[in-house]
Amino acid sequence: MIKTPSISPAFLPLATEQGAPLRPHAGPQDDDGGRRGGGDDSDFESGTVTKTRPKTKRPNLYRVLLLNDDYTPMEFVVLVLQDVFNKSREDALQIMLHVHQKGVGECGVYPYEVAETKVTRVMDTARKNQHPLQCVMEKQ
Ligand code: TYC
Repeated sequence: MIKTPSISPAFLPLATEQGAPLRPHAGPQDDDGGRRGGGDDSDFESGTVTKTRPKTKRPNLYRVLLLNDDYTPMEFVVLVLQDVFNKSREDALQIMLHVHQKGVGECGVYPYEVAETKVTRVMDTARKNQHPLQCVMEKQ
């Protein structure tokens, strides 16, 4: 009969209790952007075999949208698109016309804080210039 050695809980890494992947030498500097796949990793120093979970760490992306209204001048919208969203004059015109015709249009996709800052900039400049232009963000 093969006797399986029992492991004292004192030797079990705390990380496993929270369900975190057990990666012996993966310190805080381990930043592979979630590209590391699953499978067995051998730790030759301690002789333990650990399993890594594919840790997909995608940034939370948000789509920033402009909404149409009947009063904001077209030129103002074009300038906002150039200034806040770094669009070329041609792209800005195209996006503005799309919003004008369809009611809503995408200005760009950004991580949360960037999207929030852009929405705030649009809303602030619209309010200062007394235009009812609306800008919103939605999770992609
Ligand atoms: N519809 C506006 C007009 O006719 C122009 C406009 C375009 C307003 C896009 C808002 O997000 C907007 N003056």
